[in-house]
Amino acid sequence: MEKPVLSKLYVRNYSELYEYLNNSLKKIKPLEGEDFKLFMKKKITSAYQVIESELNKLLEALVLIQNAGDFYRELFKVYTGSTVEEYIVDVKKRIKLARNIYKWAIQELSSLDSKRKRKIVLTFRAGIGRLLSIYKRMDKRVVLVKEYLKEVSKMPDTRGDYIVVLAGLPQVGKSTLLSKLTSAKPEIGSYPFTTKTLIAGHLVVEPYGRIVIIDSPGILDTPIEEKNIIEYKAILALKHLADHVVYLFAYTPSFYYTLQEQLNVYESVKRLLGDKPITIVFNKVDLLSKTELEEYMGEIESKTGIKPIPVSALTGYNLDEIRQLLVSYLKEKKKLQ
Ligand SMILES: Nc1nc2c(ncn2[C@@H]2O[C@H](COP(=O)(O)OP(=O)(O)OP(=O)(O)O)[C@@H](O)[C@H]2O)c(=O)[nH]1
Ligand SMILES: [Mg+2]
Repeated sequence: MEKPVLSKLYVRNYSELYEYLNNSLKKIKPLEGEDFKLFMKKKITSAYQVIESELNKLLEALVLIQNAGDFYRELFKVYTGSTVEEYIVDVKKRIKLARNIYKWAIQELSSLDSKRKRKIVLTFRAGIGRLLSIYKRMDKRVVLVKEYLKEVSKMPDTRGDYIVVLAGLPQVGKSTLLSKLTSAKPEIGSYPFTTKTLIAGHLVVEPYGRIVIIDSPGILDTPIEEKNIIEYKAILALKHLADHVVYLFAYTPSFYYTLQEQLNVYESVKRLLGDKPITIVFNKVDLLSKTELEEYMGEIESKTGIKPIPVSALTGYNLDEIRQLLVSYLKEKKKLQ
């Protein structure tokens, strides 16, 4: 998945378009002795061109989103509540409608006597009003597209040869781990949802290529219909970007979340992944006694069937093991290609 060019796109909402249109129309001055009707036709033509070009820009952006891959398409749905296809159909309809209104306005103006200035002005205003209302009626939708594009512009470049997503509940140490495995500098904090979007770091392994490690927001043990947009980014990264997931557990009796909650989220992550490999890491072992560690690791292993790798992202304990494991997966992938 490539970070699409759509991160550079800009679309105007209704009030921005209104202001832009007003400024463009102000610049159109009548020529010496120009027929008033002709002048107003020129103005309405210009207004139509501005609105049509704005609608086309929006359409182009939507088509880019449509072709940007499953991650961006599904993220669009999370932000707007509709598919990008539904938006495309709607904008195409509005482009057609704008053309018809413009044609109507020109015909009306043509049929008027040049001397009936007031009538000409009223017809011009009716035309502009109808053209603008096409845009105004979809303003809520455009605002959502703008929010989506803003979010996309913050997304990291995740192109690489092997994509690893760090997942788990909030506060298990995902960002700390990323900061230790790569040169990325994610925000690390002692409150849940410190990470609100995807953050990428890289491990370059010559001559095999680039491992991209994506730090994701925490996922809670809640039903899918209660997920917020922040959690969705993690879910979509797991679903559409990951070649491999490193699932982190962390636990002390005073931790925010129980082991059972972490096991429940693990199960839902596994379902999202299908056949993709998953590595379980038990983090923050520096906080535990040997007996505690054995007890918790034993419970995880018995419930998941996978032996966790004990680490401390904070002290760096056992991080080499994770690094080497990821490198071996990259090598394996390259061998198979
Ligand atoms: N003792 C100890 N603390 C750790 C370790 N790893 C992370 N922490 C601390 O745990 C807290 C959360 O760490 P983060 O790396 O921000 O956790 P996260 O999983 O990214 O959290 P969210 O972004 O909220 O999902 C921070 O205060 C870290 O310093 C560890 O191995 N040992
Ligand atoms: Mg984080």
